Amino acid sequence: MIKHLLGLFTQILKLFMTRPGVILITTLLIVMVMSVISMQISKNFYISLNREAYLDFKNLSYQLLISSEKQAIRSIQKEMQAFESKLTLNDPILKNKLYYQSDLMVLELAVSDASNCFNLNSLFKPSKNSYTVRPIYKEWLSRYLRLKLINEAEIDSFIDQLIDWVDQDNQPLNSGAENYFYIGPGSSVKQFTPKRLLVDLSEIQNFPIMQALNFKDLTSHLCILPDSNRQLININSLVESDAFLLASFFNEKNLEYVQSQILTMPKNGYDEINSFVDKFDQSGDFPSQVLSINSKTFKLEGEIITENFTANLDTLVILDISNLAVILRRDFNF
Ligand SMILES: [Ca+2]
Repeated sequence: MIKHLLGLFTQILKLFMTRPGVILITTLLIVMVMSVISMQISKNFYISLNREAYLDFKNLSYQLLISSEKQAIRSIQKEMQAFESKLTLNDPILKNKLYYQSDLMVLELAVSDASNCFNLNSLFKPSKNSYTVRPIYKEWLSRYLRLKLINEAEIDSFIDQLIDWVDQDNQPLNSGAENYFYIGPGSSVKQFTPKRLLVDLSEIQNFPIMQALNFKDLTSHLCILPDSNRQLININSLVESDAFLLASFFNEKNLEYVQSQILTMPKNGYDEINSFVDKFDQSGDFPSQVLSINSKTFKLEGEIITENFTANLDTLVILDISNLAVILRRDFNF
């Protein structure tokens, strides 16, 4: 483009310089052409400068995200060791944000307790090369779905389809769906059932029953710990909206009662679970080992904001019995 403009300019110049009284017009033309050229140059320069700045930001922020994640996990481990007995929402690790800094940027990181949801993988127990269904967790899930006002036929379909998605055999359960349903003409999945624990909650969208159910409402208290069947409820970090989860756990139909028990929790949390369990009718069959006064799973959410760019970190981490950390999921976004 610049070459073309210069050619045009030379031709005009030749034409006009041979005639008198056109110096002013010629000068104006020169100024015009020069400004077009300079605009073009600065536009290209600006784009390449911006691209370089973005790449620099991406590299630097990635380093900061990685190192901050590591430091935050170390802080959690330290805190959990120090306060092994209980973890309440007033604990500094949950209450205060963490800040990590490099030369050019600051990362703000929030840690939350990721315990209080029903892990759909908790339904399954690995056995030999397969999975068996844990009836006590299946019952809990049924109670949860019933509280969500889902009818019995739909509950059977949801649970059977979940089991078929994970189990190793190719035989569909009564209301289930196996391989040939998913590769059939009516399905967009086009693959066999994965035959493993779930890695993401969105996987359940593939189940045929989900066409009749509302994903957002159904999953408000559900979660997936990728490849893990661990399940805890930290009674010291419950909030009012967890009443649903707790009510389904205890088979308590009076949601307001459950809410009031959460709201009247001792200020410094419970030191043991029995005084909490005693508040509920214990005729139901619930997995009491699920209740805990601290937590093992944590969500880390970090954000770097600069004038021009942002970067985010979203990590799910679980501590094992030796307090060692395993990262279950990690998302970095730039
Ligand atoms: Ca099956």
